[in-house]
Amino acid sequence: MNMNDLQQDLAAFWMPFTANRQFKQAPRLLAEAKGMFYKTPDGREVLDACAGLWCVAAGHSREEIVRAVQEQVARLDFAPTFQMGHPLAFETASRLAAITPPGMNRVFFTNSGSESVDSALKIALAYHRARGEGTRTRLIGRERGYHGVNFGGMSVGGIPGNRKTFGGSMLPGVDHMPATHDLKRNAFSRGQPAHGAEFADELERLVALHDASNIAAVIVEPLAGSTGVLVPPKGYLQRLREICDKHGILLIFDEVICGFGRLGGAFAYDAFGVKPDLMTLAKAINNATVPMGAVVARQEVHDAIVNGAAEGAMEFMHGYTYSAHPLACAAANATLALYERDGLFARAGSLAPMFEEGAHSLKGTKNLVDIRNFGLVAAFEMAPRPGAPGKRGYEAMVKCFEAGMLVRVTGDTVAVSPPLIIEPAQIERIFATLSKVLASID
Ligand code: PXG
Ligand code: PLP
Repeated sequence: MNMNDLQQDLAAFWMPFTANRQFKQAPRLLAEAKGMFYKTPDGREVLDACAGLWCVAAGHSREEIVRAVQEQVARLDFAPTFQMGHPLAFETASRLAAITPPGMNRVFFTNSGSESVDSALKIALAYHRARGEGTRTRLIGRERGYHGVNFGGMSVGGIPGNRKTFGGSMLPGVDHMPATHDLKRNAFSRGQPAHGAEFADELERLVALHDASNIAAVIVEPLAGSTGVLVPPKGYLQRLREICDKHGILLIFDEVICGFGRLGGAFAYDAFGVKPDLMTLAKAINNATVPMGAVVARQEVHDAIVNGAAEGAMEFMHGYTYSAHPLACAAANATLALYERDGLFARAGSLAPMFEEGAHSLKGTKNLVDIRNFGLVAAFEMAPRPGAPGKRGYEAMVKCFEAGMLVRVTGDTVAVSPPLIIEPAQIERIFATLSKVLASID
């Protein structure tokens, strides 16, 4: 293929969440992957320090998962799950119910995190209506929350850019709590910051304003991932739970990033000891092999909706053509078996102290105003270059890629979240590379 052909090829793909013109001037391509590494088309190895997009928890192209998907596509390529079923879907749901928090055992399948969020919000509304509290329609999110790109998730999310462009078309009846980020008091905290549980009291203020009888649910990421790795202050999630309980409000944890070992346990419940009413999953649910997401509900939430409907009636008017797609289920079953066999969630937990040590060894590096970490996630926040916010972050990402390492960047914050199979020497390599790259940025 000559360069003209390549330019033409690049033109047709309108890339998601990408500076398209800038990218197409100097494309960064990934052609193969195995274990901890990507390979570029010219054969260069790139250490995957962010598990793709926080999703390839078991490492790339694992034989067991590849084989399961290959066998499945030959046996049953597709089957509807509307008024029909296929055996793998029930297996995947049961496997998930076995590792989610006690009592959270009813699973609704989707194809992405964004779909999981919109599904969870609809479940929350349906739940209150089924219980005769149909006035509970208001949804509460949080500033700097990311809940995907569909209208529901975007509305409860707190991303200023989205609000600028789409603000006029957001869901009505949504309000937001403030973010928990507090550099003044918490910069360079290791693990959960000490200050900020009182940010949860903002929920009491919103309840006083709107009245509990109008509020359906609160949705938060237990640890906010894509807006820069905001670790929940000690006691914050517990307090949110208490306030929700007091007022009959459902608590939704968006665990699209947190779930499946990232925090050093299966889910946020295992890391922080707080149980939500609904949780949204995607990404590592099947090692990102085939698009898949899920909402896991407390049994009472499911039962209120399902047992509340007339016999023979469809209880919940919702679903996707590809809900519980056979290939996604095959990948999920193989992935969940692999997580269990190799004890990957516990592995993440036992590597976490070393990961924390490595991350905080960068303290003192030029421009760094914060280092944050929990489980196998760490973030490095740089002060923005005066008049050019985001430039330092972008340069760090490009320089890391040139140095053979893939990282994620949000504004001027660099995040690392490697596959849970990472070896200690590779952890050292991540922080050594980052240290050099960050020191080289003006
Ligand atoms: N909720 C949360 C908490 C997420 O992190 C979504 C919902 C949406 O999932 P889908 O599958 O619709 O993308 C996400 C996704 C990043 C990055 O760079 C993060 C996400 C997606 C893409 C990039 O941090 N999170
Ligand atoms: N648009 C049209 C015209 C459809 O027929 C369908 C599903 O049948 C959808 C959208 C929704 O697609 P999906 O179920 O894949 O979300």
